[in-house]
Amino acid sequence: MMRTIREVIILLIFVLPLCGKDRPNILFIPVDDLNTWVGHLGGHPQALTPNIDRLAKRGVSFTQAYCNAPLCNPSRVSLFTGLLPSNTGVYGNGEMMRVKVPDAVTLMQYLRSEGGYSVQGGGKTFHGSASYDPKSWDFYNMPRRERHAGERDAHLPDDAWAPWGPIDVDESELFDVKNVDWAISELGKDHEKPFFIACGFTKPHMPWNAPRKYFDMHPIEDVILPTTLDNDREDLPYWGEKFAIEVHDVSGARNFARHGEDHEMVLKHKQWPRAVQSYLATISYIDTHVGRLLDALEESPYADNTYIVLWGDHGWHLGEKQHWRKHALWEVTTQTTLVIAGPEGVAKGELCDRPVSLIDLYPTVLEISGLPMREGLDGVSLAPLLEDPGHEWNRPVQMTFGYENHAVRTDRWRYIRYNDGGEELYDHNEDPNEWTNLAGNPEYSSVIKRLKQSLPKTNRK
Ligand SMILES: [Ca+2]
Repeated sequence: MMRTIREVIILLIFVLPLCGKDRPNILFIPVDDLNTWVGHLGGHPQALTPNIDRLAKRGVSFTQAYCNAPLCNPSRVSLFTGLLPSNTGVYGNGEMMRVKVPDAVTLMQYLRSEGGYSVQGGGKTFHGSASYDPKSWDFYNMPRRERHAGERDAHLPDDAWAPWGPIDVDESELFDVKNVDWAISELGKDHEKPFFIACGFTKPHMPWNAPRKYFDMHPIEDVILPTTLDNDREDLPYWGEKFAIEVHDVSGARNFARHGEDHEMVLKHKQWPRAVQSYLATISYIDTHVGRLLDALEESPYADNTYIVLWGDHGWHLGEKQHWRKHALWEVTTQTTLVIAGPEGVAKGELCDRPVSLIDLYPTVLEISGLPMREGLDGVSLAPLLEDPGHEWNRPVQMTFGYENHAVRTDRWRYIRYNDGGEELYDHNEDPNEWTNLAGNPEYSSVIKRLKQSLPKTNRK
């Protein structure tokens, strides 16, 4: 491989002295479908996540972290390739990374080939079978998955949409727990090389079935429902409304898999409090096992030279805009939890309010590992914000759901533009719930004109 002179100089001065064991280890913790319902972020006032909060006390937690796409596969492919969905052409769950971007060099691939890392993954990292991408991993752990039916409310008819409820099962039998057991065993071993371990949680993805004790932590009679506005959807353009009421797999810009009106079903069967309780319980369950992982790292020889990166792959609605699940471009569908802690260059116990994106994780990991920056990545390293969370930052975040549907988020505004020209604009200084779409108001045409410049310039089919 040809290198530029600059790369060779960087290699000689900065990289070679760091080779081998001197590089820090990385513990990556992807959490599926986790919005901001964690204690210290306050996405829900009753979230109980003492362990994710304890991680935040050791590092920097981002109060405005956004996904690249509000769906598992495009979000993860984008994060791991460092390329926005508009550049991968992966928009839905049906498209394969190695078909759409066969030459992509994933973060893990780069750490293996350029950083001398031992790279292992387990549980849910990529979406589905893409987890086994052989170029990305030295080893992949996939525990056996058992189905555990949750207890449904007694009055519910069989056909009611209600994939939630407590389970009575030994926790050690659960997929995520078995996967954490594996990661803990890895942290207990001697490692010749610096390691990157991704321990990916499949919950709180539906179904929201967690052991009963986590439901008991969130008594249903006390559950607070999200704040909503009854006629919130009246000012949405065509695609906003479509995304609110239907479930879309937007592979190749096609739309299918109509699931009906989730919110109507929830109200009809009086399931809203139960659903909120179940999501809170499933998050608390995950948090407990994040805590086991953190304990194991703290007790290991790697406690002082390992960075921890915990992230959710997108947000999740529980009735806001009378919408459920993800699959849309609003604040609640796209905002997620991102916490980074580490031995050096990371502030302790600070919240960072700058808008950042999961696209930034690839370059961030390269920088904290002391590796040369890879060219062609769509994100930028967050290292300046890790050191100083108040550091100046003026980088609009881009999000994409389906072909040519994008959102741009700055510290104040969210601008959404759909492929038919439909638009939404929300002013977060005045309207944190995104209740009032300002896009049709001529007073804001200059704001829209400015935000439009930050839309992705390419739209790969
Ligand atoms: Ca509205």
